[in-house]
Amino acid sequence: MTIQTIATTPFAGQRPGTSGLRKKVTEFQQPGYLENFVEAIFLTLGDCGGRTLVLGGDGRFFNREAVQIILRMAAAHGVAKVLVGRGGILSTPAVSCVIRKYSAFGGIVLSASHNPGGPDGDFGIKYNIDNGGPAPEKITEAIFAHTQTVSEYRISDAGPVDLDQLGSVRIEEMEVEVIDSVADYAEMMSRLFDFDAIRALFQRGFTMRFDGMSAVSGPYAKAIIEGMLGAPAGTVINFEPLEDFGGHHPDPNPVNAAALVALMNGADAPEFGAASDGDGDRNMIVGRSLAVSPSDSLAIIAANATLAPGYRDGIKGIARSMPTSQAADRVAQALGISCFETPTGWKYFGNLLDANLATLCGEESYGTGSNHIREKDGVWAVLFWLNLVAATGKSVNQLVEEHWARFGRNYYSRHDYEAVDAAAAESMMTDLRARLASLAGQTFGDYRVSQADDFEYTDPVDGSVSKRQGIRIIMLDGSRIVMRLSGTGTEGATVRLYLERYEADAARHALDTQEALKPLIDIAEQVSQLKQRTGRQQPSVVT
Ligand code: VG1
Ligand code: CO
Repeated sequence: MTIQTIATTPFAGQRPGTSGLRKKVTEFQQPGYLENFVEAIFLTLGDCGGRTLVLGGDGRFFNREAVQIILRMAAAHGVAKVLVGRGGILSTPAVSCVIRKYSAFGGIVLSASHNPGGPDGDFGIKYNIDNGGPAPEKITEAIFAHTQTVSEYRISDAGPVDLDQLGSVRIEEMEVEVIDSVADYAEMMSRLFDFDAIRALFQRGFTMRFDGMSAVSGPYAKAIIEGMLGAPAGTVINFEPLEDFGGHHPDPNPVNAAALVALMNGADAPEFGAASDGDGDRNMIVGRSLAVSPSDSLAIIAANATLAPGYRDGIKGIARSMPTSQAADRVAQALGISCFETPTGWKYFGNLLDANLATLCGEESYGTGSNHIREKDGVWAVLFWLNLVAATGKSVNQLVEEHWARFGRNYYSRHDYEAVDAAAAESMMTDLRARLASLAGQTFGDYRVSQADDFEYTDPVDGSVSKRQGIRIIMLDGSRIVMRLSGTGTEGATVRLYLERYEADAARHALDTQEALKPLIDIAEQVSQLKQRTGRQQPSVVT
């Protein structure tokens, strides 16, 4: 075994987006592409002597090859130890859990999350810091800077590690410990939730369907929900992580988890439906004929948090990404705690959680989580809802409807225009941005604009400023139109249009969401000419 120094030249475009570097698998397969990025991570980290890293991914195509390359590079950079999930598998929340539990220096997550996988699909890589969360912008920008100047990388020429065998082996001076992918995570969940009450629920014949979407949450859900909580076999479906996710798009929303939603709408629907995404950090909760809006889910979890043992003492604060609906703000107000509004992406929650300013966090994109780790967490959210059902004896639908009756309903929808022409999308945003100042005070039908701006965030803990995080058009009654470009796509640009309208009157809580938002959808089109600019008559995905 020797350590080699290989000459390389930079690749353009290795700037991490909302959640790490995501590109087509074919791009990652170019010689040196992954190596350059990993070298840039190590150059950013500096001296790794004596340090432990965590490594794992969602099992998508190229996961195993990437794990072997990263292990050999870690050994060449003097890392003392790497904890790697068996088979190279660790969900994103499990990486976060393991980093924290073993006080690791950080971790590398291999995932493109909800993006499709397989040889023609996407791959991704992300660095997480010692708090278990995504590296903040300061670090991702330093990594990017190194990718632009990297001229060589160091790698051991050792042979591959057997990733399927638990236990320790060595590469050069470095120890590689292959760990059980599920055990640490499952143990943590058993401390946060009332497993006895949930077990009793299943013993009484409670019916549930969890769709693992052939992605990474399957092994976790199967071990916990069927194994530890005693749900009957067959409760968790599509639980085996496949390299191409069975050809599906592992994104838990009513469009991509259509089979689950159809089941929940049918005559033989189980009482509770749930799904998670490619890397196990997203969740969708479904009642009978009701897919819970992720923004509502955050608010409902917050309002009922003390029913779960891990949150018995109450919550300190709530944080939501800017485009997420303001349902959680109303709960925070009722509880007398703060609600923080951050840019899109989980990395912005880290400081708030570390400083104990927020306990619960959520995003409209089917992401919910808490201070138990520093990533959003799909299985955690499902267990939280099961805990709520077990503790209250109420159905998902009852919990949602009672919440609306108490706090009012925030009608909410996101329209995605995927893979549109990047230049057209950019110029649409630029033009809209230029007109923001003149929008305030204007009237559109029943709506009057009270504020129009490009969201800017100042982190209350370290004072760092993030600009241009999405265009907001806020109406006098709190209704909102938000527009931003996605930072996770790998083709052209994806425009996300977010729409929100508040309705206090319980008699009007059963409207069709798109109908309820129609006036705002029309105003969004009027001010942006989104359809004409992108040449698309319809959004690609409506959630
Ligand atoms: C999307 C979501 C965002 C989420 C991010 C990563 O980003 O909108 O809320 O944090 O994906 O989630 P964007 O920039 O495409 O809108 V995951 O589960 O893909 O790690
Ligand atoms: Co994800």
